[in-house]
Amino acid sequence: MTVLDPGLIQDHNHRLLRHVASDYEHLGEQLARRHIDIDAVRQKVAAFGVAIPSWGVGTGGTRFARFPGPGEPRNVFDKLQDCGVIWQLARATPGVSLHIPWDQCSDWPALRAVADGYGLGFDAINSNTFSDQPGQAHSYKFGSLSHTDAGTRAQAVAHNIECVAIGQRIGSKALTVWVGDGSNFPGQQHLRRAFERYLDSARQIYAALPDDWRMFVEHKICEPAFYGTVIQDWGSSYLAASALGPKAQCLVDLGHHAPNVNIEMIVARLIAAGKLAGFHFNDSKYGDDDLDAGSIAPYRLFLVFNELVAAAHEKLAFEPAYMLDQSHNVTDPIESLMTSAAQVQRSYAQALIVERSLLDAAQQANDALLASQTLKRGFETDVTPILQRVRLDAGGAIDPVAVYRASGYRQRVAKDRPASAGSGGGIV
Ligand code: PSV
Ligand code: MN
Ligand code: MN
Repeated sequence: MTVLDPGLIQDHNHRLLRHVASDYEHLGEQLARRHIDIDAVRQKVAAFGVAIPSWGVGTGGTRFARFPGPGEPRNVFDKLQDCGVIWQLARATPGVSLHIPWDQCSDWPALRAVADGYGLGFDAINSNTFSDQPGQAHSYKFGSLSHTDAGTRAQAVAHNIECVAIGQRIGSKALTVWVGDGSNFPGQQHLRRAFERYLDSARQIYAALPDDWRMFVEHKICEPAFYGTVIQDWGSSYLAASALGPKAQCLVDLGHHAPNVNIEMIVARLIAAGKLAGFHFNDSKYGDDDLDAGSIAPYRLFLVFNELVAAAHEKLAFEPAYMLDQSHNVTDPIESLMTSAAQVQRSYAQALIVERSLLDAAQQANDALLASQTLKRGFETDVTPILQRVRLDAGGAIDPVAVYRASGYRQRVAKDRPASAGSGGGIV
């Protein structure tokens, strides 16, 4: 079942077909000179998918305000429908990642059936122990999995185990755990004991994981704990994932590091250690800005993919999960998510066309300039025709934003979906 009329996509594509064909042919010639087969690259890009976070389809916000957009999703079924539009047009986002309890549902198998209908599956499921829910017995004001109070920790553990149970009903295979636990004053918290308590709680969650599940430990430098966060960096994440066992791995959200941190180095280390869970893609200039992927630092995104492609080239065993994690404050989330998914695909394609043996040889010979030029040639090549062909071949739109705007989808759903001032999980 498609949300939009496929005829509209075909009409738009028809006008651009000739240009895409000649641009693709020209790029194919360029790449052939570098001994790269464009069709092989295209097939790899076509097989790549990045999940949509259910909270991403609602308008985001900041601590200052949220400006609701028209036709925002009212519930998880509306969110799935929006994800269906993104998937239909951009053909890069086959998975949806739910957040509990932001996503409420009384019939999970029914939700799964609806997702199936759109051709969507469910990616990792996210727990929430960073905000209090109505009627909750214990508050998370001073932490959750690492709280000093055993009852609060037990409540947070139980919530995560419930998330796993929900995930099992919809076909998820991983639980992502991000906690806001930490302290705002030096001295507020015993730093070592807080981590020990976190580990003790995380072990109980880990013990409840089904055999074929993974647990993604997501670190973040700060916020809401602005002095010390319990899982503040990949070091703490790695310690936790190692202590837990092989099913626990470290998730890298691009925005969760200090400015200038070399994220691709972290990725390389985690791959080597067999502990890379996957990614939350977004971009930032200052901190956890949650801007659209590649909108500020596309070279950095490319360098992350370069590590992934290099590791795959060297046949290292790893299976990262890819997801966007952004906050859309001034754009239509559907447009941002389609554009960001294409940006992630672009970085992957650019990394795929790096001449690996030339790069290896330059590195081996300590030829810094040639190595840097070789790497950069991948980034500087316009791979747009590959992305356009991938979408076209899969029945998607050559120009997803243009088709989306022409479809009038947002105006149409706005008639049934009243603007709401609540956060609805949009503020992250
Ligand atoms: C908070 O920083 C955050 O944005 C994390 O990145 C999580 O992945 C997300 O919220 C949802 O829990
Ligand atoms: Mn994240
Ligand atoms: Mn974040």
